Amino acid sequence: MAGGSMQAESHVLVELRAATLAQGVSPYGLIEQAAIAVTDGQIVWIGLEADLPTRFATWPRTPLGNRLVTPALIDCHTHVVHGGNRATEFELRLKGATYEEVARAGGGIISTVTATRSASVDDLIAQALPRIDAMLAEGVSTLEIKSGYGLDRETELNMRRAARALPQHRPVRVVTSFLGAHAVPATYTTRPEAYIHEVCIPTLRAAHAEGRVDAVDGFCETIAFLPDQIRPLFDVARDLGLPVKLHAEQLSNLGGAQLAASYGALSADHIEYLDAAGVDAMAAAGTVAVILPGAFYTLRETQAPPIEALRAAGVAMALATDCNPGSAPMTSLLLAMNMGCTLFRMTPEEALRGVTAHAAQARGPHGLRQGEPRNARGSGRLGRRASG
Ligand code: DI6
Ligand code: FE
Repeated sequence: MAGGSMQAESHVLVELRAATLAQGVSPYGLIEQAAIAVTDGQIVWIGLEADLPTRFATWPRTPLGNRLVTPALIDCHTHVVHGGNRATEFELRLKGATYEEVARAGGGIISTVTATRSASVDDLIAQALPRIDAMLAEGVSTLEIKSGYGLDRETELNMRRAARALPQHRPVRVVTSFLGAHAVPATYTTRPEAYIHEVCIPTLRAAHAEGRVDAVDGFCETIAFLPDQIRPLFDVARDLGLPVKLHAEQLSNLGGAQLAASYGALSADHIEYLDAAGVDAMAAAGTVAVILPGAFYTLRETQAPPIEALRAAGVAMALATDCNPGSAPMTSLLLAMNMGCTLFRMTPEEALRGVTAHAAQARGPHGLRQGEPRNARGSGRLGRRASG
């Protein structure tokens, strides 16, 4: 796919099974004995090999030995840019401390904030690259990356700068979410509203002025921000024309998903404690349910997200790693798919749709490079590793 020639590189992939994920066809939108015509990395035709139009007859053919070809994978919820690790906290939790207890004792997110503040943009890039390499090796083409371990203007902006620089180092597309409302920093412990107005909102405006902010995110939880504290931030997002998403109902039910849905959120994420009203609100708003089994597993959570109710209400479900140093120290999107099936009884088809079409929906419209045409399913260019 490399090469600077002006001539488009064209070929036809043959001897393959294509999981197109087209709705309502066969499971997975599967086409057996398929062919895919590709020019300059773009799919221009896909269908039965027997139906290949004659205009492709002279194109060189690449046989794939009957491998399954899927859209490239999208990890639509990650915190892959951060400083340090939380191995100590892992041991504390094994001895019985809960995630909330660790957080309230100044560990948790706040300890990663300390490590991230002391890292330069280059350090943050260097620490993220091995994580990105693991993701690329599994067929991930696009990542959503959140800020949120700075909680001050300079570090929040540095996290975004590091995230946005990653495509210069690796063949990956990146969208960035502003997660300034991730935790209350020590200097504002008793004044979360003041943090939102004095630091978080001005930093969002600065980030927006510096370049594209793809979405605004928050952590709605008693150890972070309550719905009424998130609302002014979402109002500013709306004024700036930015979509929102929310870490909601992860540890308790505060009605975060309903709040997010009332702003037409791209997604509500985690949602183990989501209730029926939350499901209905998400269905009505077209908000994607981003299921994060890695955090459920690591925190030894026992309440599963209401998969059946989401399915019955027609809420699109995505799956992601939540790659972060605390609640989900994992880079494997394939493992997240497996966990979605094993822990939550999602179907394999839901899992594949959850890391492709529905992940694209949760990621929002900015997953494509500038000037790149959007296709109906948002999966864009063919991944470097086409076979699944
Ligand atoms: N929920 C999560 O699972 C991540 N952030 C959040 O709001 C975890 C962040 C961390 O523990 O560092
Ligand atoms: Fe998260």
